[in-house]
Amino acid sequence: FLPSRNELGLVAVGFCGGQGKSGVDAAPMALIESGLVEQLREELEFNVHYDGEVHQYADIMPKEDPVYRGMKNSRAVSAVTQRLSEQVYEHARQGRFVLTLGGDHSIAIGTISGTAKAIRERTGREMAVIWVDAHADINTPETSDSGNIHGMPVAFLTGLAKEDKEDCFGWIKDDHRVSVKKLVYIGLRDIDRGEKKILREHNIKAFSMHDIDRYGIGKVMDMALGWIGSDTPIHLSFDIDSLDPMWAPSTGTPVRGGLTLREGDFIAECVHETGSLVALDLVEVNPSLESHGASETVRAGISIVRCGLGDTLL
Ligand code: B3U
Ligand code: MN
Ligand code: MN
Repeated sequence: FLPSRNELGLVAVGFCGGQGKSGVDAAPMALIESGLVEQLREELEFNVHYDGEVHQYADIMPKEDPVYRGMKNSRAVSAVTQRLSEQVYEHARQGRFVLTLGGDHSIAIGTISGTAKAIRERTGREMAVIWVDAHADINTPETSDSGNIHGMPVAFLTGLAKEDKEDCFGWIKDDHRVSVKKLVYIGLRDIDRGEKKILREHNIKAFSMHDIDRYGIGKVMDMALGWIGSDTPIHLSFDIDSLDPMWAPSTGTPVRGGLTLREGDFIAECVHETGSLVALDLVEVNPSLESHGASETVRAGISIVRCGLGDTLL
């Protein structure tokens, strides 16, 4: 199931409709302007398949998008993630590693559904997801207080939230979904009451900051990867707000008491070392917030990506 060595599909997604703050749509350009693509090509020696665009998907934006089941911008998020799912699927189907630069975390509905489907078709295997985040992003439309869909992607991807309407995530079918049994969280520290209930009821594996303090990041990664088991394809979805605001201040919902940059890099390195990583998302970098820290946040994001792609210290 492994992606062909050094073939990488890059998708840049300038989308912010999963939450209320503008600016997160500018992250892919900031990351690319900081030299990410050259680094992937020249230093990490990837053959990068990139269409040269930061996708805004203006052509598929609905004219009207009223709140539905409490969700804000549901048609826009549904349309964008459906399109993105096809783009990611196409890269993964051709055996490429898929790197997606967001955008807010709602875009993971597109990325993970795309890789899950391609990996299933190519190998017959079920993919695992490692979700690195301060938040669990597993609200259903009913448990969400904010109505922001970037707090719901995991619910839609696991089938905990479903909707029949084609233009409101009804396009998500079984072959796009992942099992709650193959989901692991790292870095959690800000979880809604309804989310806690979901995590408990479904016995979802989660390593909070408390666990990282108790066991250390090394042991936590052993346990996280042990839960998934070897020989399982892994999609790593990395929310930059998992890092402490000291390292990544420019993000929509910073939460203190987070990972150090080195711990974030270590997580990405460990997942790379398994040899089973098939895709990586980097989301929620917002260069327009705390703008004095924007370049630091972008640098942190680049560091995470490089580590996930096998950049070694020695
Ligand atoms: N759980 C809250 C807050 C939140 C989720 N993801 C982020 N913030 N970045 C919600 O809105 O669902
Ligand atoms: Mn998130
Ligand atoms: Mn988050």
